[in-house]
Parts: sequence; C-alpha cells; structure tokens
Amino acid sequence: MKMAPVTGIDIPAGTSVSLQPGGYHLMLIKLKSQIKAGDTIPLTLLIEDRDHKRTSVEVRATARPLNAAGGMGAMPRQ
Ligand SMILES: [Cu+2]
Repeated sequence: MKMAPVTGIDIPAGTSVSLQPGGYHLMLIKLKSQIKAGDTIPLTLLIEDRDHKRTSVEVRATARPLNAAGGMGAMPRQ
C-alpha cells in the first residue's frame, strides 16, 4: 500500500469521514517512546469550518497490535 501525507481532509457538511487502515488514518511519527498495544494515546484533532474557525477535539486512542484489524481506535474523550 502506498501512503502520502495530506495537510487536511475535507468533510462536506452532513457527512463523515472515517480514519481507518487502508484509508485516511493518523500516523504517529517521531515518537519519544514506544507505544504498546493497550496503551491509551491522547490526540488533539484540529477542525476548521468553512469560515476558517478552528475547534480542537480531544480524543483518546487505544493502541492495538500492528496486525490487528482496525489499527488504532479512537473515542471522544468523556
Ligand atoms: Cu500511514
């Protein structure tokens, strides 16, 4: 599979985009320490609306083994 970085993902009004293996996904690079399966990783997603107003969304992702289906899963922080 070939991957290329993007600077953003368009989400048309009323639709959604899934981040998942084989499609758009987040890649964590230059980590300061190794992430192990089961670790919880806090992430901040930056959302920009059509008026360029930015909102950040905090999510917590649970690391899964590299060979697991679904890769890393994220849920909104409660
Ligand atoms: Cu990737």
